[in-house]
Amino acid sequence: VTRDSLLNICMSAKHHKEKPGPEGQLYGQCVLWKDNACCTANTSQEAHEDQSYLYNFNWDHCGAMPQKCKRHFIQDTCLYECSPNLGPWIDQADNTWRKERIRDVPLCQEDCEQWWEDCQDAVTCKVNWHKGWNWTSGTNQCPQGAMCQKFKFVFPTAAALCEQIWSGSYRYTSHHRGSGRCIQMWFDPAQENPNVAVAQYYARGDA
Ligand code: FOL
Repeated sequence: VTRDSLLNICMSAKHHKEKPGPEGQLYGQCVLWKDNACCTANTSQEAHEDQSYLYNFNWDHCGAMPQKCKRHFIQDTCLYECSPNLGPWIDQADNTWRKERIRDVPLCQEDCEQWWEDCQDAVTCKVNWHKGWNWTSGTNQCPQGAMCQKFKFVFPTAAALCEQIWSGSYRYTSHHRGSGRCIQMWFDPAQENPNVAVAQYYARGDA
């Protein structure tokens, strides 16, 4: 049996629409979701800004994040804000700023590995980017005693990055892009959204 209530939905969070639907004007890297999205055009544009109003989050908290790394964080934001195919992994959240979160979304191995590889020159002071920042300036700064270090020291493996940075939003998998068993952060815009079938697979009661 497929639990249809897990399909084609938006989580109840800070910027998500109540229901997915077409968005004519999604911006930049978020354009992949224009046929059916949980984000508005405005959210998709903000996803590309440094320190956007979405969370006032500063990627450059230990110095400028290289562009080849930043594009993965932008793509993560697009997936998180826009995807209507994360229903099987929606869970209750214990945050003030959202009711629901995603947990253990099975990310395709290549998407996680490429993210980690492209961020080897980036620097951060924290493993978990959801909690424990100093917000007194209005944006996140490294807390007392947290040292800025290259990603490879903070996240020794690709799995550590994908699983720990957003408190377990993702699960690292050995499933490959195109297998229908893992969620892709990136896909060919000329293709149908491959994550539709992945959500259907995991929404099966016996999956
Ligand atoms: N991407 C993915 N894949 N999953 C996510 O859950 C996710 N979340 C964000 C962005 N991309 C994501 C949102 N990021 C705070 C910090 C980061 C953030 C949202 C909010 C923040 O205000 N942190 C406070 C604690 C607030 C609380 O939990 O009540 C802090 O202590 O730093």
